[in-house]
Amino acid sequence: MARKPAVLGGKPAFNNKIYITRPVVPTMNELRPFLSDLLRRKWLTNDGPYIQRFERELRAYLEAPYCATFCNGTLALQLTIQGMKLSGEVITTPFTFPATPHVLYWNNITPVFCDIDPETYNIDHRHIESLISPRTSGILAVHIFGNPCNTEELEKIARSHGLKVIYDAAHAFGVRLNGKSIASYGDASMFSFHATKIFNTMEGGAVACSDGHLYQKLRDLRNFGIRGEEEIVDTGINAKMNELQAIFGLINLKKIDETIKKRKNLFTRYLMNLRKIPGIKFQKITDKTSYNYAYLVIEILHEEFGLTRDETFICLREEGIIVRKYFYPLCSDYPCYRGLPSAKRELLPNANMVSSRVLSLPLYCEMKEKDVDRIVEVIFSIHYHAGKIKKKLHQV
Ligand code: T4K
Repeated sequence: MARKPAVLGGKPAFNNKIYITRPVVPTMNELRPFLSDLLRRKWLTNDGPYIQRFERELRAYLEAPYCATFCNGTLALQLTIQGMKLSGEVITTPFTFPATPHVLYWNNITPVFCDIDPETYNIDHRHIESLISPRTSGILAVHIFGNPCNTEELEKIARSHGLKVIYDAAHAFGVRLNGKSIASYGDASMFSFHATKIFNTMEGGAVACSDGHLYQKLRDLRNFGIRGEEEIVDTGINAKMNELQAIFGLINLKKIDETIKKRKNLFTRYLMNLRKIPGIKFQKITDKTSYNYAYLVIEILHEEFGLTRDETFICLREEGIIVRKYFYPLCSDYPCYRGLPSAKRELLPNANMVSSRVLSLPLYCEMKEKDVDRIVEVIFSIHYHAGKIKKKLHQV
């Protein structure tokens, strides 16, 4: 007999809300020596010693010849596109966070939306060639939820049409593909270090690339184009990471292996138990991937589960489980993009289907195994009582 769900009058599973994520933060003991040094020296930003050290350590971790930090991932990506001089149209995915198409908009580029693979949720390379026009200058692909894109096919298409490939790797820090860091693929990769990411500097981001000219351009663009007191070489902006962010990064980078290990344990436990419930589908992680377990995403299959994603969402929120619909709505449905020819729903059937079914479940280091077990139990109880819940939710 399954427990009574909160939506039917049962006791909510969590008195204190359980969030989708909580950041890894340094302890006071870890911070203290850094902070006292920072406050004593009073060098707070503008390429200070901690930024320089953090960039060195990032380069080593990401196995990237060059790595530039930024105040957030969005500006990192926006300036990368500017630095590469992309223009006209760029092919991208509609199943992503708003930052992805918005950075194109801010570069006066039209996003061209391409449908996704219904299993991996990544841009489907099989549709790309049909979207290439004389105005196309690049492909902006997202390793969605940290799951690597089909880099081989994407880069083959790009090479044969003279296009750049930029990866929005906001979710993919710590991922490896074919035994190499995910940062080794494409012309550049952007990582977000936002508080909600598996590795954070509160806000922050970085771009990894192998082109020294692009790296220099990014350094110029993030600091007003200033090379020297009397030398302004470019129309840059202020997109610099500060010393405190770098300190967070230096401390958290030491914990990344442990972070991924803890997440893997919770992720595996979720999967093992959720598999027993009908109507739950999982993202297919690309072969030859060493995954970072950034997100635990499920698809709710209405017929078998008994409830829609939106009904399930309501039930889980009633239980104090703050699930999220990452990523709904699709970017192609935003008022600013829905008039584009590539945004038509009939052209994006898989993206529309996946976006209407997905739910991200809580996953973070501090979570206990018993929290995972409780969430799975709640999902089972919602499935078990689906008929009654449907009636309750739709009664007038
Ligand atoms: N590309 C992609 C594919 C992205 O997903 C993102 C960002 C970007 C580019 C841009 O990178 P950044 O410029 O952000 O570096 C969050 C994040 O704000 C956003 O960074 C992230 N993607 C996106 C997937 O998630 P929201 O609106 O869902 O965040 P919010 O404020 O609702 O937070 C979610 C939960 O996290 C909270 O319920 C509790 C927890 N939380 C959040 C914050 C901010 C904390 O525990 N502490 C915190 O400080 O967008």
